Amino acid sequence: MKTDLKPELVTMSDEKTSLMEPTEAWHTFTEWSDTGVGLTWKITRMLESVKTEYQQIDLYETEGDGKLLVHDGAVMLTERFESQYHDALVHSAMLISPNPRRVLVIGGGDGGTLREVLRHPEVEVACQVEIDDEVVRIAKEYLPTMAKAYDDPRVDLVIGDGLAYVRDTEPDSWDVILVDSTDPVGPAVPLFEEPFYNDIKRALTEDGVMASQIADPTFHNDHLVTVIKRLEKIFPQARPYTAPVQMYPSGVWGFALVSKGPDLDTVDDERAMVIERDSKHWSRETHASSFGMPNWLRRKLL
Ligand code: AG3
Repeated sequence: MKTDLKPELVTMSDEKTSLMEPTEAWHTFTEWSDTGVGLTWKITRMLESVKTEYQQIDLYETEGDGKLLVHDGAVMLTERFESQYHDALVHSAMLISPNPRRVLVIGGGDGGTLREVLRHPEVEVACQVEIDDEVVRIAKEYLPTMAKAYDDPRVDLVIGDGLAYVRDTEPDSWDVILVDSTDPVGPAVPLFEEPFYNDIKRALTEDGVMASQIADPTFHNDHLVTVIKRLEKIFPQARPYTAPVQMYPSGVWGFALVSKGPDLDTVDDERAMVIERDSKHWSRETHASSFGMPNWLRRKLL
């Protein structure tokens, strides 16, 4: 999770060692993991490159995966695979909650998380708190399949600091909180720490449920384990789950699910059937299998 990575645009056409035979010049973007493994896209066009008060944001057109959004060198999403991540972050928490009327999304200004939240008919208010208004602007301009969520009258968009928002929100006021943050580096670090989780606990209703992206469970499994142990101390129930997410370097992503009341083992089957019908990825089967941990990771979590 390096912050100093810059988008790499490397001209490959003279690359004699490449196994591929390029017919024309192309460029690539690679996200490198700390272990030196990278995931690379062929880029056909750069659409945006802006340095905001919070981060460097780059948006590319890729050869095969649609648009690719990158913050500080870390892939946020590709159009082709974003729903693997958004389905995983949203639906399990929403279906464990007995009545998710008021939902708070921290981060995720692209609108992908919000789009999936709004598919649940119980939702009356979906508040989206994004610190960087440029993320919202870029999504509205280039990523309509996600940003269309902003047209829904149930949405309340707040441009501001998620930490402060959760700290200052009324106690007992949110049924579900979803944390769609960037990696735990720089300003996002406090979103993985105890004071924030205590504020989340206070902000959730008695039946409240939270899901958060936490880390990739292979390269950054220590972080995942630390966060889960932290959450276990604060919430009556807390557990990790994973989902295949092909747009991130490890190909699999880790999430945390916590509950103040409802049993994390139970999703509302009738509501789940409805969501499953129109989901690209989420199903009761993916939900059930998402809690399975490889044995080495299970041991570390004990
Ligand atoms: N949220 C960021 C997940 C972390 C990705 N990390 C990485 N590629 N190193 C994604 C925002 C989508 N709404």
